[in-house]
Amino acid sequence: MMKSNRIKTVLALAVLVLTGFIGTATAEDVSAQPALPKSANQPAVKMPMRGQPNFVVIFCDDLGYADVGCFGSKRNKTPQIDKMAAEGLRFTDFYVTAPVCSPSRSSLLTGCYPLRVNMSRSSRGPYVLLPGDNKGLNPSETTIAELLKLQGYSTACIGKWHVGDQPEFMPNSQGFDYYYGIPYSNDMKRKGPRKGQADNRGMHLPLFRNDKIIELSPDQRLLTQNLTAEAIKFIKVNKDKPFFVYLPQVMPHSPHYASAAFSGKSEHGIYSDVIEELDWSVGQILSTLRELKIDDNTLVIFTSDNGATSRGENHPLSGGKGKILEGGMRVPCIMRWPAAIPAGKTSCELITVMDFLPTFTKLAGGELPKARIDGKDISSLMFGRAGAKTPYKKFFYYRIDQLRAVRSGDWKLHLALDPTLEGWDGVRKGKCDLALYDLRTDIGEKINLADKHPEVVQRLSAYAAEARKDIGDWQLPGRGQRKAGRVDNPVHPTTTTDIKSTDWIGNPDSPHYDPRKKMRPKK
Ligand SMILES: [Ca+2]
Repeated sequence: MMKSNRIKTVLALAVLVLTGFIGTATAEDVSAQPALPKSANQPAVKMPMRGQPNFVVIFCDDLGYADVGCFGSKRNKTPQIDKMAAEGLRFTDFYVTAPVCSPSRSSLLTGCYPLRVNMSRSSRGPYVLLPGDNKGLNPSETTIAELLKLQGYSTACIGKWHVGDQPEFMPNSQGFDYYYGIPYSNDMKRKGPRKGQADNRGMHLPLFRNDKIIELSPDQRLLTQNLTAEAIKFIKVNKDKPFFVYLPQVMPHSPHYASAAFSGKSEHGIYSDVIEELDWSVGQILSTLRELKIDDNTLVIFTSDNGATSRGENHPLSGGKGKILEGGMRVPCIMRWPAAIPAGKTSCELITVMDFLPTFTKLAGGELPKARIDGKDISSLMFGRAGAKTPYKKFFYYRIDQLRAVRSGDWKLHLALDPTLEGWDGVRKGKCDLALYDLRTDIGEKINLADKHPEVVQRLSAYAAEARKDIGDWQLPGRGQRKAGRVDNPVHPTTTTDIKSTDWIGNPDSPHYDPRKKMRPKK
């Protein structure tokens, strides 16, 4: 962008931040955009204002802390993501709110801990939402997309949704003008019909455009390319008005697929191929923004919904996907916004995926939802203001609906747990002992300092007690907890047949199925 334009953008931003968004409405007519689905008690949609930034959130699936070069990967070549970091800000202490998909995504969309909005488990067990689940993100929650729409933004969700596949829970019903993608994980499919059942009971992976299925069992080798193309198309069509593109990439969630241009091309197998194609995708999106000359005024965030499985890299963190150790919930985060974010910096302040909603809303000139949220405005950290600190006095690590750990400053306390608590597979896990780690000197959580710092244990335990009362814990609904959305007769998206609880749990093709563990769905 020309220097004069850049100065104008910075000035416009300053006006937004300092004056509470006194701006000049453009001639843009947004009345042609679809009405908000929950119009009954919604305020009117405002005209877009000059200076409102665009937002692009690239949310990878199961990408680990050290899966990209600028966070330490020695295997994967990620020149585009590394360049993005060199031009932007790297957050080393960025957290998602759960070590698996659905709850983490609920937090991005609502700015809340998953248990506050009751999205920490499936209705059929201690898992992420399953195909045909009767549960989903409650339409009464105010999503980040709905808040931005009120400020005149065009909104798109392009990729994997996974917070409810019933029509009332899907993206078009939750504030997104446009949706293209799959409603849940790419492994949630069956190879064919179940024995003795008609073909139409087969669980094919459906690909949606808005509320219509446009393909069954799409060629997953093309998913990264197609999602990228869809995002670029949306950006081009909406380049003259503020937009929000939520791009939850399907990869590198298993099964891993890359297109012919990347498959077999890296030096380290398919997982690296997949990461390198995601890197290509980031480069495509950033170069599109540059070509359209909207680069300067677009905040692009690159991050992940949880840590990597054993296929990826989380070092120097311990643990990975599904775990409460840092490797499960601390993920790489890069923010790039040339007009506002200083280039080439690193921040070690604690921020979370819940912060996107309040921060974007503020930058767009909007107001927060009436219902309580847990995320914080982190714009001063993003802008690199001198002395800016984390807004979190304490951060809570939940696994399913169990409060498992608390972080405050550099201290992380793993709570002593009831031995009857369940794991992901429904099996009792035995006793967990209390442990205290100093993450600044012991990022791998190896040296238990609980005996040496009883006062820290006491302080963090008190925070846990507050969270238990407010947000909740296992079998203990918190005072500030809200209900998830429910439907009485859920249907599988690819059939009109009711799904019974055993259809998925007892499905031998399910990645969760293990005949040695007698899994039983939990109400
Ligand atoms: Ca995930």
